[in-house]
Amino acid sequence: MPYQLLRFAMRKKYPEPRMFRSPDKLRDEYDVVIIGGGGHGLATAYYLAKNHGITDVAVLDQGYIGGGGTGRNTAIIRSNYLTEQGVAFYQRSVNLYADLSRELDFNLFYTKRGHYTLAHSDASMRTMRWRAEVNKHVGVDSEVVGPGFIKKEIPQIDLQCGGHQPPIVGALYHPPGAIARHDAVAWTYARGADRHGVEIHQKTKVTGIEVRDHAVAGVHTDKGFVKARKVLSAVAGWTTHITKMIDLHTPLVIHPLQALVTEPLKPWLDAIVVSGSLHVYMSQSTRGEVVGGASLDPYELISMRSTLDFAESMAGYFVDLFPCLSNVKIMRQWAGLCDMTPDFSPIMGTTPIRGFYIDAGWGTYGFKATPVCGETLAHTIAHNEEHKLIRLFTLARFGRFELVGEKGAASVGH
Ligand code: PYC
Repeated sequence: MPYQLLRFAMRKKYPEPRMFRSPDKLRDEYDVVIIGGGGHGLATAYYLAKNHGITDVAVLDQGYIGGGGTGRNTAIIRSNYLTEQGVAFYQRSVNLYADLSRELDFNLFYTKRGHYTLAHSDASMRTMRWRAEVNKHVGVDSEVVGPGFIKKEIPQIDLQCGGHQPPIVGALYHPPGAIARHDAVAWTYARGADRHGVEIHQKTKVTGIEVRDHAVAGVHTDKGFVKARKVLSAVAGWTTHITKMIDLHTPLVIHPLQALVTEPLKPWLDAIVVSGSLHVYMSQSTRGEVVGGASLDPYELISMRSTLDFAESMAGYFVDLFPCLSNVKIMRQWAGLCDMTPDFSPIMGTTPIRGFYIDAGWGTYGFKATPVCGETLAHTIAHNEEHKLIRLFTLARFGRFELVGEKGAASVGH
């Protein structure tokens, strides 16, 4: 590291704030405590302040902001889901994302690319047609296209998949599909919340939750007890650690999901391309890297290790689809945690414990939902009643067997 930079970083008198303040101490009490400084927690803090005037809020993170799922996903934004509720919910997120750089005065590198979900069989074409019809019904731009259209728009693609898979017979084409810089999403919501007076406490671990008479009374942390009558858990893959503290049962199971990037290349791939049969989803970032991932690791585990097995199989899928990548180097790989629900829809809103709210079950859909999560959870916390876009996503739905099946809209193999 250059000496100048090191000297700058170590200087105690460096004038904060930069993106957001780092308060020295937790106060004894807040109106709302948010556990988890990822995109969802920070967006909720921002909209609590902006839309509801609730600024006495602390966001606590055991590590650093955006260090969990927010910084580990492949940054795809889309709303081409399978159920009416899912489509409407994710479309609100797409709309909020499209204007977020302007609203928060920070370049999120949001770029609309068009999203192709490839089909390799008649059965998967049927699902694509179904999704296209539901999307159109809700006013979302999606259509089924044939191999000729795909080849014209993505000339480098091998429609025969190197002969290792059935050929591509069509796709669900979703023009609003986009990508954005994921770290920037966390930073900008942090800055936005901070400017409204929200406190962000990194390296602050929640060790217990105080519940009295079925209502939240506060949280225990490694820096002491904090009183709060409203607490949101927005910790994705760590949710079961938090819910265990209050004996709250959810159907969540946690699986690792790996991803990688190649060395940077000149721009050549405009679209976002997904193939469930080939187990691959990929896009080219604004930095030129090809970003991609495959299936969930097939075992329940809370671990963020990446494996050689993944890099090898992923490289094979990349080359089957795009032979032009055969000499391109993989630069980095990593893993994140996916909190999976049985119906692939999230768990959001109130819980049997008064004042305890949950934001979980994101599985592989968390990043794209960041703005709408913030907006709807802020409403829910402010009014102690679910926002209309998330009414069907409550924890209580599992007890009533009212599932919202979104597995058919997954890009990730399971
Ligand atoms: O749902 O678009 C998606 C996705 C891509 C990678 C993980 N999830």
